[in-house]
Amino acid sequence: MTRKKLIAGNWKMNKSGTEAVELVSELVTQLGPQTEVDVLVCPPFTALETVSRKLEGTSLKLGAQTMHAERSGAYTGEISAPMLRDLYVTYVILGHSERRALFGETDEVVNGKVLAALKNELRPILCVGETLEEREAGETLKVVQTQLEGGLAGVDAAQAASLTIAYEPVWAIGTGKVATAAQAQEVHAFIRELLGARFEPSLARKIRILYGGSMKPDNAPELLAQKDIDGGLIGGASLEARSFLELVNAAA
Ligand code: 3PY
Repeated sequence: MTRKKLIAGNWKMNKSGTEAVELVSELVTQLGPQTEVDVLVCPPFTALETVSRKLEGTSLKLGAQTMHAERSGAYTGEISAPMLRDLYVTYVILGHSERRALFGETDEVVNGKVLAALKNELRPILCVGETLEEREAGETLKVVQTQLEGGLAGVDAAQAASLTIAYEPVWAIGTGKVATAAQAQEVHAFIRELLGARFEPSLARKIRILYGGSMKPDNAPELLAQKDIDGGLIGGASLEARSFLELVNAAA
């Protein structure tokens, strides 16, 4: 089955409102009405509203980088799923390794967010991936399985079509190191197998699995040519129109 590729920009804590609008304006102009590849930008919270206005009526999609599992309440500094919906956000990145490592997000916390996102009709992008230590200890598949199953606890088959998974080896994030196409494909195929067992193989074949971790225009064509790699979750290369557009072209 052919899955439409998704190129998603994770801007992390970068870009003021003005810079964000400049970047998306350039993307909108260059991409025009193309529908061959799904293109998603995930700016910081502070730029979501202005970017949302800029994307109105375009084919680009808007995502957030995290959210809280509760709808509202005494959670200073947090943002909820209904607040994201209010800004026409449709995707949300959950369980990124930076959230896990720097903000203490466990599989249980990530799972609460995945369930809340789905309940509010947001599409979660669930991130999984091993550290270098875990890879060297031969634990890659075990770690990925634990994070995937933990993150998806309680998700039912009817919700599976709204899921996207991102495999992001932690050792390839912000390091310039990238998994070889064969290393990435091995883990992507394993994730699809797990999704097949968790839901059913026909559903697993519909779920997009993105590769993340230093994906750049020079390594993207080989990664994107792999059978189970359905796009990219892009860090640094999404902060500049030229490199991001090159990645979209590589996926087309
Ligand atoms: C990276 O490529 O640096 C990422 O973390 C993408 O999410």
